[in-house]
Amino acid sequence: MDPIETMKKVVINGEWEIAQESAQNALQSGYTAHEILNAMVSGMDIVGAEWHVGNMYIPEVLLAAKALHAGLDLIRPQLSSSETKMRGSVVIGTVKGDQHDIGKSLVAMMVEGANFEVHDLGVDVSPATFLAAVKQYKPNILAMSSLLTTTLPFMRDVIHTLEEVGLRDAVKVMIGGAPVTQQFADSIGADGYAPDGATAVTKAREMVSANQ
Ligand code: B1M
Repeated sequence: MDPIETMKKVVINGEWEIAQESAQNALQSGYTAHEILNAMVSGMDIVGAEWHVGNMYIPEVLLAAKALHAGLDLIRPQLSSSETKMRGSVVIGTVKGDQHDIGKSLVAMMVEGANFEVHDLGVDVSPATFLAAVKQYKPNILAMSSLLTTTLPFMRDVIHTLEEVGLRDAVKVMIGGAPVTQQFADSIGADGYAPDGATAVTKAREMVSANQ
């Protein structure tokens, strides 16, 4: 099979153990890091779509994301800025008081797989830490995750913090997590809500293209 097709299949099948070897083969066959990234992203797009309609399950999505990351680690040195234009940048984290990591990391991986530069702040991220990251990285999108109804209010606090320092218009705010709804997003003045990783990728693309 063509090494670039293999790369796509490795992601779709979540074969993370052979992802680096396959990426190396593709590089040695003359494909650029950019072409390999595109193949992996198109594989991840298929995984996202299949998951959306119930043909794939969370463990398979996580394995696909793991395979994409393994491949990405190998080609990262070749992904010079001249070769690959990132779609935009995203700061992401799970809000203060909340240790749930899996959904946030899945979203982070999928967004990174869609060619965004991602700064993952981890879990239990305070409004002050989100603000510091917005100042440092100047991202296009600030993405927040919450899995607990008790930590939802911290999303509002982060938006207030941005408003207080005059940075609210400098960044789009996307939120998600099991208890989050579009209604809640509207009520706190977030720019977007995504119920899952695949939709988060679509929203991130929309948010960046609306700004260009
Ligand atoms: Co906790 N937990 N947990 N938990 N936990 C839930 C969330 C809960 C619904 C379980 C329940 O009671 N049925 C419940 C919350 C109830 C509520 O408030 N509504 C709950 C609770 C109460 C708690 C504790 C308080 C329990 C306790 O100690 N008494 C405690 C809180 C700790 C804390 O955070 N301070 C706690 C602890 C834990 C563990 C540490 C044991 C573990 C987390 C491990 C980890 O993350 N490293 C854990 C887990 C695993 C869960 C469940 C079982 C699974 C969550 C998960 O990872 N799902 C969960 C019950 C459930 O959901 N079935 C539960 C898989 C993941 C891929 O989905 O995170 O929803 P999800 O992410 C999705 C979407 O939501 C969306 O995309 C993702 C991919 O599709 N999404 C975004 C998420 N973030 C997004 C951001 C976006 C866009 C989309 O844009 C920015």
